[in-house]
Amino acid sequence: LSGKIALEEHVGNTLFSGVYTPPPVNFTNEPAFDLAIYDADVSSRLNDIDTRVAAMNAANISMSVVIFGAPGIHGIFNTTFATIAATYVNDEAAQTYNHGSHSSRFDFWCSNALQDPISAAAELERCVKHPGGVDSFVGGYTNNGSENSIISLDDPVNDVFLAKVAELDVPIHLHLREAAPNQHRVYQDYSIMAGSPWGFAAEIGAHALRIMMSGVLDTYPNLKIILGHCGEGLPFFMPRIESRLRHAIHSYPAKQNLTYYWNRNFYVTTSGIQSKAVLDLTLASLGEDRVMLSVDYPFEDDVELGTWFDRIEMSVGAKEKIASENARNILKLR
Ligand code: GRE
Ligand code: ZN
Repeated sequence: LSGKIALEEHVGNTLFSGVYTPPPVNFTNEPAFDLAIYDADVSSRLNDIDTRVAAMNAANISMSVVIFGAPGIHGIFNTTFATIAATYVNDEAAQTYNHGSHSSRFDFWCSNALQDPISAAAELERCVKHPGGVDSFVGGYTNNGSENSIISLDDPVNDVFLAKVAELDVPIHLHLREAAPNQHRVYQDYSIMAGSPWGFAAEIGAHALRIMMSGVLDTYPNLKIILGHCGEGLPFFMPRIESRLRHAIHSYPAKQNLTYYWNRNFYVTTSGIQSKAVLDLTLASLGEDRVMLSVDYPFEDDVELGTWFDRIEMSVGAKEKIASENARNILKLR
């Protein structure tokens, strides 16, 4: 399938080359799965545009929408630095990915320093005016002064930012990151599980639920929130959540039941998932207009995921929507 678009694709930047912090444990001695080799490979591919474009070509991905690795700007403790850094990395992304010979192949997500929501709103408005600047990239929570001091996106201080997102009508990519260190107790002795195998999804899934419960989606009904990894487990969990919340509908501010917001405000990418069963469940949960192909390069492999997607059996119409049409519409790509 040609002309595919991938939109959860990660890059580095010159400000913090160490954005990708390798997990601390090595779980196997098999060379092919050696974590040190994997981490070195990921780090080198983050900034290498030619290798990236070659992988996209091999997988028939015509466009990647790129963003820094987690946690990005929202992991910076100092508010002044975070605000300056967001502007810097947004300009650098525009310069790197929207100029030169490969510019037609890339758009980029705007980074937002929610350490100061008022200036983040202004920076979002500025950033989306860049030709390739689409949408807003935030985590479920932002650090505020230290590693364990965190502010969730649904906190009322972020209202001014969400109002701007709603006004500009740009989607938010709610991207995972590791939970704050003081919330790692459950992963003791198994710290690898705090990251991409499980903890990332548990963390961002909980933040997605906070947003549904908080009432911000009553205030800003047109918010479009994008989750990676086929919705970080929520297609599976929404029926259970809905069933249990029947007995507790007045225990949170939102006016509607959570499935209402899930089906109205949320979109997902297929990043890092190569399971037809999970994709089918995701499509059953959200419908074919709300699912968008992504890889999660360089953590995942363009050719592996692209080939898997090309080969699955599905109606041509649905496949085209997932491969590119939905992204073009939802992200308003050029
Ligand atoms: C991601 O951004 O989705 C990601 C990481 C680190 C490891 C795996 C992964 O940031 O999927
Ligand atoms: Zn990602």
